[in-house]
Amino acid sequence: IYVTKLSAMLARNEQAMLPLFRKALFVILPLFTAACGGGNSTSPMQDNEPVVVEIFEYMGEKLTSVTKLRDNSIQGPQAVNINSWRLKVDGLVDNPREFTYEELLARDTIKRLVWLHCVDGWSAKILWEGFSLARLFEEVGVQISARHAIFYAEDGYHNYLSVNYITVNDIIVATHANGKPLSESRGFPLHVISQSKYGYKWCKWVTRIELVKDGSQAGFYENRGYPREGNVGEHYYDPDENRLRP
Ligand SMILES: Nc1nc2c(c(=O)[nH]1)N[C@H]1C(S)=C(S)[C@@H](COP(=O)(O)O)O[C@H]1N2
Ligand SMILES: [Mo]
Repeated sequence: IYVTKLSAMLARNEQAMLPLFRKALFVILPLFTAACGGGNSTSPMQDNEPVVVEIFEYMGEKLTSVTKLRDNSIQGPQAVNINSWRLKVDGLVDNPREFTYEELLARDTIKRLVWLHCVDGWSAKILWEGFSLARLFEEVGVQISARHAIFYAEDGYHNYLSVNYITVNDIIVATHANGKPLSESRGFPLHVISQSKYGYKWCKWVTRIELVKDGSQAGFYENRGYPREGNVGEHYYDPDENRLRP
């Protein structure tokens, strides 16, 4: 609108005023773009969207601040270029697909308050928000023979979950935590919410979900001796041996 107004004014004004307006345009336009968040499509300042702030309480429950979690991921926080990023869903599916971030944001959302327990001994209670993975599986037509889903991430991390666990628990893939889009250290753009399983089963920075017959060879930590199911409560952390024990 501002650009149209300015050019209309430019057109109406006589030649003498032109250099002045050109200068003004030069100054105003960058300021205006900066105020809009520099053209960043995920900026909360764009399109009259409200400023997004983290929430610290939900239905009477105190939440853990997402900024207070220490990032202990294998390669540190990943800076994903969201314009070229895609979620690829392939393997034993009738319709392999690639989703853009926008397409995933447009899906029906589910909010869920879930504890994240890391085997290192810390826990966090966070309000996650995202889309149903089971519904996405229906859409791509996951085949009967697909027993596992392998999640691959930007940082080379991977792990698997059973399709049965995902559908029975209606597992969600989060795009938001405590009311805010995920940050780079929280796994932007996607963090799998593997409720009742240890943190190492919660893949962050997901780029691909592959449906396979048997994915039990996958798993960064699983292949380093951590339990394949990773169910909270079935194991405890032994600090002397630095591993989970039954
Ligand atoms: N891609 C990727 N996902 C990952 C990890 C990782 O290193 N890379 N670490 C896992 C571990 S061990 C934990 S405890 C959780 C931590 O999630 P948070 O950073 O949101 O607390 O992420 C899991 N998902
Ligand atoms: Mo962890």
